[in-house]
Amino acid sequence: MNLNRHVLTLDEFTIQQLRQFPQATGELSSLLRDIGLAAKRVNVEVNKAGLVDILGDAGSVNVQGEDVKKLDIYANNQFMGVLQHGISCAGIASEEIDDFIAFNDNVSKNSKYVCLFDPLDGSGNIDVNVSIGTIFGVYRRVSPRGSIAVKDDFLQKGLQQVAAGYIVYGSSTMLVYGTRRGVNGFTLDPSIGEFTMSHPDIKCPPNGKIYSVNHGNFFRYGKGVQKYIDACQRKDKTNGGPYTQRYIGSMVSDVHRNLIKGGIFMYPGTIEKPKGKLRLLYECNPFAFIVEVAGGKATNGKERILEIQPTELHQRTPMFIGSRDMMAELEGCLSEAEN
Ligand code: AHM
Ligand code: MG
Repeated sequence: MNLNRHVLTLDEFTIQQLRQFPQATGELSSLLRDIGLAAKRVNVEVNKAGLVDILGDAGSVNVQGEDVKKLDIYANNQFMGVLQHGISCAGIASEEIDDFIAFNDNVSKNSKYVCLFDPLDGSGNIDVNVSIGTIFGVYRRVSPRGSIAVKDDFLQKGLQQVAAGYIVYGSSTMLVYGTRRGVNGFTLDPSIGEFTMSHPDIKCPPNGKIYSVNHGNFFRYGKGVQKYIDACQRKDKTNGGPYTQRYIGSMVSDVHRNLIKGGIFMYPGTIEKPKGKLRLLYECNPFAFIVEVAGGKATNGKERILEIQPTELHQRTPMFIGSRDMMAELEGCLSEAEN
């Protein structure tokens, strides 16, 4: 039998990384393995979402006894469950839950990390079979080990993340995660049920031709954002264009595509909602971490996303993220409009 395997699974990769740091405890690898397991379970249910209309009415229940339509709650419970039963996580905060949850057993109280996540981002797209995703950020707790996690463990600047990642449930399912050492992507191989290294050492191209924004809100954006969108539309061969507008309405897919191909994603504030829609802790910080490690940039239009001191678990922020040179041009438009 030919056992000449070159492709690492997610677990093999995290263990390989661990072996380079003999002093490491393996808790982060264990946490990432837990997240990979929850992702596989969610993937199975997301893949069946289209069968709801065939197999039963909207109120039908799945094997876990849950309402099939409430996939975001199912996803939340899967991620929370694996982290609670693992050995690395002292508590979680989730876009689906009002307050943080500190796990109150001895193993959890002695654990090193807390995890914040959006269990199923873009879940409004499930009904129409569009890609959706999970987003997560991992922080070293600031409260002492041995005690129960506290709110300050969760209200840390994004800069403090030790790892962040996302899962895209798309035409194939991918898990991408980054630490300060780099960003790597793993595609789920359904034949063996394992995430398998497919995108090693992802770098965000410094420039691109894709801009992603909800054009329907154009007249509600500030002058600087309008100026930049206008500049994107006017690009031609002489100045790096023409540009393409791509907006799925599923941030995980939009930012994933731009990370790989080069591009910019924007969710600005509007007249009615100056802070925009996206959540700093569950959506913006993890992506800002990943994209910056990969060489890109992320700001709220004024300051670096990763340097914002959070004051509330569910706080929102405008978000601009993507390729370095495109972000520089955007920042130019924003500051010109202010002066
Ligand atoms: P959700 O967390 O309720 O799913 O909303 C977040 C999603 C993002 O994935 C996406 O970029 C955005 O909402 C789209 O919003 P809009 O339809 O306002 O453009
Ligand atoms: Mg969301």
